[in-house]
Parts: sequence; structure tokens; C-alpha cells
Amino acid sequence: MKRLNSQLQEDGAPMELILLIRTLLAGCKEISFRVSQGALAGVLGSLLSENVQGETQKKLDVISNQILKDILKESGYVKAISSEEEDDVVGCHPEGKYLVSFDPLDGSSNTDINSLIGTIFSITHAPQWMEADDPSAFLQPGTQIVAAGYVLYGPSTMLAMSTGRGTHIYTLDKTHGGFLLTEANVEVPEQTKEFSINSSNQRHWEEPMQNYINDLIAGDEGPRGKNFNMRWVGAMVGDIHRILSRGGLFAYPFDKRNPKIAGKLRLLYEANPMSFLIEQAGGAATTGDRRILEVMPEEIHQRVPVIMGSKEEVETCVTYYAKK
Ligand code: FDP
Repeated sequence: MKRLNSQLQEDGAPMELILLIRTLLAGCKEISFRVSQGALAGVLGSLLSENVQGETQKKLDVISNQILKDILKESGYVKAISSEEEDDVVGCHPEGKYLVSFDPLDGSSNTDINSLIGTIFSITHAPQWMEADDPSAFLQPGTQIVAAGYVLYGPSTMLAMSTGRGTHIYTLDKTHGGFLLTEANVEVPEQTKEFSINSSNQRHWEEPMQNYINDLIAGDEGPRGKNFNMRWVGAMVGDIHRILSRGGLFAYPFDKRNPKIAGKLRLLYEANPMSFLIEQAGGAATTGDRRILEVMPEEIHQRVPVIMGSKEEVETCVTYYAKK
């Protein structure tokens, strides 16, 4: 079986990027180990502190953030990091070539129920003229991403990653500690009969999303003329993994409750890396109005509405927004 290193070289990734990815994944392997220890490791449950977005941090979030922060800071390849668990950008090595944005533990409310969680990351070049702790260095659209992926901590630990030459899936071989290629050049089916959305928020969505989901639920008695199934893991990393594996549409749309917040999911370390993976696998990712990867970030914790997955289904959903 092919190892991660060989695939990265075959995809033409520069050596320093390969070394950075390997460093990041060494941190993820440690997180994977701690996650698998569960309650035995004494790491589950809430800390009393809250992160910048006002959510209660779980211990595992904090531990995972620390693991990644330490390993990336020491590596020398990274100029700065931005993390869901850090209020501000963390400056690393002044000569580092890369910027890394990450959500150390996505879907963290799943930790206490022993369900899917994961680490999401994206890597861009670091502008050399900026100070290491300058947050504006991170204000680059997703089209500038050089590598993005997630590590899913599930029954097996899996990595989905792209350096811009297709999306590949690897599985962690815990016997020797390496990621082995288990699916090269993933292709998201263009059509689907499956969707994924937290429908308890339905009354707060804008009209286009209301209409679109109503038509899906109407099944073969409605305008779509076919029945749809619904799946919701409650962790974006788990839902997107399913969509990469067998197609589907995932949405976390704009919510009218707080018009100042454009959606729930964060652009830099959730929406962008997932859009990159989905597009590299032949799928599509949009806010409803435009391609997510073209959104120009205004701040590091910015949120965006997200609709992504099987290309034809995403395009159908967008037609409802066009009628707005
Ligand atoms: P979580 O807050 O548990 O970390 O990152 C946001 C996220 O998880 C996504 O992974 C997930 O899709 C979504 O929130 C679920 O949130 P709701 O239960 O509020 O819909």
C-alpha cells in the first residue's frame, strides 16, 4: 500500500510542505491516541473557561489545541497559526514559509458520547513582508490554499487531504503509526438522494433554504419527483466524510436570529478546507450567493453560510437563491 509521503511526492508537493504536513499529522496521531483513551484518559468533560466564540470548551479541545500549537511552533516551517481555540493569531517562526489554520477538535459536543470528531486544517503561504503575529496575513481567500484536510477520529482514524491534485483518503495503520493510502482521487457522485442539515433551525432560515428543503422533504410527491433521505452526524467532519465517501448535500445556512453572524461555521478552518476537499473531489461548495473559496475573509474567526457536496444537487439548491 502507498504511504502518505509517496503520494505527496507524486502530487508534486514541495519538500518543506511535506515536512510540515508530517509534523501536523504527528500532532493528530497524538490527538487520535488521546481520543481513543476516552474517559480512561480523564480528558472528557467541560472546562469552566469559554473560548472566543462563547462556547464552553471541552478539555479535549484544549488539549488538542495545545498539541497542535506546540508541534507547529517548534517545527520552524510555520510563521503563524490561527485556531478556533485561540482568540488571536499565534506568531511562530519569523522565517516560516506557511500559515496554518485549524479547528483542533471539530464536533466537540460529540466527545462525551463517543461519536465522530476530527481535526480540520488548511495551509497557505505566509506573506514574507508581514510580522508573524499580523492577523491580516490570514485574510486570503480559499483559492490560495496549498493543502487542506481533516483527520477523522472514528472507529478508524482517517485522513482526507488534498494538495490541489485531487482528494485522497488515508487510514492510520496503528501497528506502525503511518497513514496508508486507502482511496486515491475520491469522486463525489454528482447526484444524490441524501441531505444533511440541522432542521431544528428551519424556522430561522431564509426563504430559499426553506423552499429547497420543503421540496426535498416532499419527496416523490413534490417538484423533485424523488425521495430523499436525511443524515446528520452533528460534527461537520463526520458529515463531510460521508459526503466524500458516497455523496450528499450538507448545509449550514444563514440564520435570521442574528443577522450580524453570517452562519455558524467558520470560514478559515471549517468552510474553506472542506470546500477545497469537496471541489478537488468534483463537488461544489457555495454560500448560496458565491463560491466559498472566493470569499475574502475580513477576520480570522469569520463565519459563512455553507452549502456543499454533490455538484448537481448544490447547483439545484443555488437556483432557489437565484429566485430570491
Ligand atoms: P461543534 O459546535 O460541536 O464543534 O464546529 C461547529 C459544529 O460542531 C460542526 O462540526 C457541526 O456541523 C455543527 O457545529 C453542529 O452544530 P449544531 O448542533 O448547533 O447544529
